Amino acid sequence: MDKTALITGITGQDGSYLADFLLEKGYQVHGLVRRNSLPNTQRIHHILNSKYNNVKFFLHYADIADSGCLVRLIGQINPDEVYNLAAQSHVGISFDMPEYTAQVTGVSTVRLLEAVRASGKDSRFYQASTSELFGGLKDTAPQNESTPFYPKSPYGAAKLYSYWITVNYRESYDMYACNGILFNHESPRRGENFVTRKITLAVANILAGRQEKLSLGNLDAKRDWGFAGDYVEGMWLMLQQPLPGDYVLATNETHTVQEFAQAAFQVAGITLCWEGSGINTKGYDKQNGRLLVDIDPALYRPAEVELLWGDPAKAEHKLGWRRNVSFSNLVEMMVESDIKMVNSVK
Ligand code: NAP
Ligand code: F7E
Repeated sequence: MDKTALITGITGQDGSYLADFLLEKGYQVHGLVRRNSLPNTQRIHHILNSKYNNVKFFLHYADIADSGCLVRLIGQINPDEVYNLAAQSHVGISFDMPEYTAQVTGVSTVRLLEAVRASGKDSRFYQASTSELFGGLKDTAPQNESTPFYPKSPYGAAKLYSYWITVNYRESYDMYACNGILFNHESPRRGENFVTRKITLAVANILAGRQEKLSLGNLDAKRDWGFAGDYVEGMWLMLQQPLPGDYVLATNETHTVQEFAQAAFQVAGITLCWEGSGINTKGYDKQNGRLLVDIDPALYRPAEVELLWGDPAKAEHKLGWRRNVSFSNLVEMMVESDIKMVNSVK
């Protein structure tokens, strides 16, 4: 019998890659989608138009903030594996919507865990935990499963609750429940208001003459950026072990936002030269002196996570997980995809 999986957040970046991955493995995949005034299924269009749709791939209207529909869905689908990826996932926006973020990114995890527990079935549970849990640590790096937590945003605080309630259900009810503590992972499917995609899209638009310049916030923040396609395999591996556990997935490399921007413009053949510092930093095209990057202080966050740098040794040794895409290949993949996309729009 093929295994059955339920993915919350299937319309998001990770949900779409995970659906691709599980379908390839022969799973029957069910996705939870919330009602929107316009379709929000762009990232899974290719699946909806494939042989899988309504055969091995099914979407259900529900909301992670609505316990009743979660109980009903879990009872109906009886999934072997549940991947909880749905969240208000934007750290900056979590400062604007702290209570909503607490509900959706925090409390909803216990709603789903309770729905699994109430079903009486031994569904295995994956919780999308995050390197933002380590946010405020300045001198402890690389960070691993033993590093203390210090969230620095409403998003991080909500994910802290989700992390511990997942551990608590594992210990209290003997559930097979895992936290994947994932460092930043990106792709051509990344939301356009995360910094990597904002940069690669701007490069493509500037090249096409559709955008004057790119305005960013803190250029000095350091992140450990990997490719989302590599990370969904790690999620799956966590649910295939004899015993449940918590694992960091990361690249063990860290780069500043400025380095990402430099690399992205370089893919398009533009060398940036930088002048000034802090909010006065400016990036110019070395060849013709044109201003291409400046700083908008409004894009700084009330509290910043300065350094994320993860050590994936446990996942590598216990799960046999490896990332395949390097930093430079990731930047290249994203810029090239955005150039193609921008050029295809008349
Ligand atoms: P994403 O692209 O923002 O996707 C979030 C998904 O959650 C979307 O499908 C969204 O639906 C759905 N969602 C939001 N609120 C919902 C609600 N109330 N009910 C049902 N669905 C809801 O995020 P991602 O990058 O794929 O990340 C997936 C998960 O991993 C998130 O939990 C995120 O916090 C976590 N994470 C991400 C990273 C990363 O670097 N990407 C790192 C660590 C952890 P709509 O399409 O309708 O908006
Ligand atoms: O910011 C800085 C910003 O929004 C990265 C989510 O997937 O990864 C993600 O959270 C850095 C920050 O991602 C802009 O201040 C500068 O230091 O791309 P981001 P994030 O906050 O790291 C973690 C692991 C998650 O779990 C989250 O779900 O870039 N930055 N200028 C900017 N950031 C944005 N968004 N926009 C700017 O213009």
